Amino acid sequence: MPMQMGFRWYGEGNDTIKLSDIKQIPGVSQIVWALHHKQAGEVWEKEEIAEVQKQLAPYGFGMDVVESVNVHDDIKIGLPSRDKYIENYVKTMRNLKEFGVKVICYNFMPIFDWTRTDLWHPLPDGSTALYYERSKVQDDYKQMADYILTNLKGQTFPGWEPERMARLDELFAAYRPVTKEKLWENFKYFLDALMPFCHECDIKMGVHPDDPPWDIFGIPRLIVNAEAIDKLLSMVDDPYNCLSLCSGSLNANPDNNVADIVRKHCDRVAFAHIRNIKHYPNGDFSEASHRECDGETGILDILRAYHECGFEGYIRPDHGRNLWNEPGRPGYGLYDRALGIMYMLGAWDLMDKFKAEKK
Ligand code: DNO
Repeated sequence: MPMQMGFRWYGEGNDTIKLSDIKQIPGVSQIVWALHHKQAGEVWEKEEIAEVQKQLAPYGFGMDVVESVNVHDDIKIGLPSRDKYIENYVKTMRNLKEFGVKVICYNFMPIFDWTRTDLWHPLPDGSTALYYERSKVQDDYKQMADYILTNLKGQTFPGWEPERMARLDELFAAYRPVTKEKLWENFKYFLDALMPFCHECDIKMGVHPDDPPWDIFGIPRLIVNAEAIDKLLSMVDDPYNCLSLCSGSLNANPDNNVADIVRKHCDRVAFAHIRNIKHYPNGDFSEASHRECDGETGILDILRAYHECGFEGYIRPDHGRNLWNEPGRPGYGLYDRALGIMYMLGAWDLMDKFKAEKK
């Protein structure tokens, strides 16, 4: 099967972008979706999944990739209640299987998902982008959460659920005893429990790297570099224990060479996120267009590595800039992600053509 291009969509009534808009982007065959009203730990019911299937069907989009089925904090913390939440996870997985889902993208980040200090950072060209200012992420996690929630202007954003943000002190206290080693153990416990069901359902678990790839607010983060990825894949050495390899999350640390990781573990990349990062000397970073020269992530090297490895998984443009005053979620506008797709497909088609000519 050739690589399949996806586009993340937040769902009917929850996204300013329409499926009919996405249909006009060449080359998109998959909608990367989720049930965004579900809290971590809840079972996704078949009727709810069927509703999404009904919405996608007229456009011929596949629904093979879910981003994300979020992992309940009790699983990450390792509380006795984790078994109940793992059972629910399995029920969700079995329901997803009925609709042909092949990959579950998820993360194992404690408390917060991705973290940025500016959601609408102005770029010199007049667009805005997600931005991270190191000095702003120190101790005041509440200020950070307030900033994000205010600036999302009421839009849902996984990992930043207002219900969880309201319990931040409680969550930080619960995570306090969880050392990095303990978090790894809890991660292994979760994956070991899921693997037999992944085989049964033929669904790959693709973990998303931590974003940014370093500890924040004194809480450990695991999937931060090539060594951690090696550890994860060998710790549960199963073809269903996979990666949602996000180039931008990892390359927020410029020492991370994502093309090398692709070459080493291509068969374990179930889902690829392509995002470009521009670094500043003081450690701040900004997200950039997908064009290689607009950042330092090495987008073309990464695409070349996937191509050379014969990548047959799912891929999507990750965060784009917000262009032309479009409404909607930061990082998840229509226009720059569509441009990103055309850039990626342009590079891919050219590599296909060269390869065919060489034969
Ligand atoms: C950022 C996304 C992540 C990702 C989750 C996966 O925009 O790539 O939030 O969806 O970490 O669970």
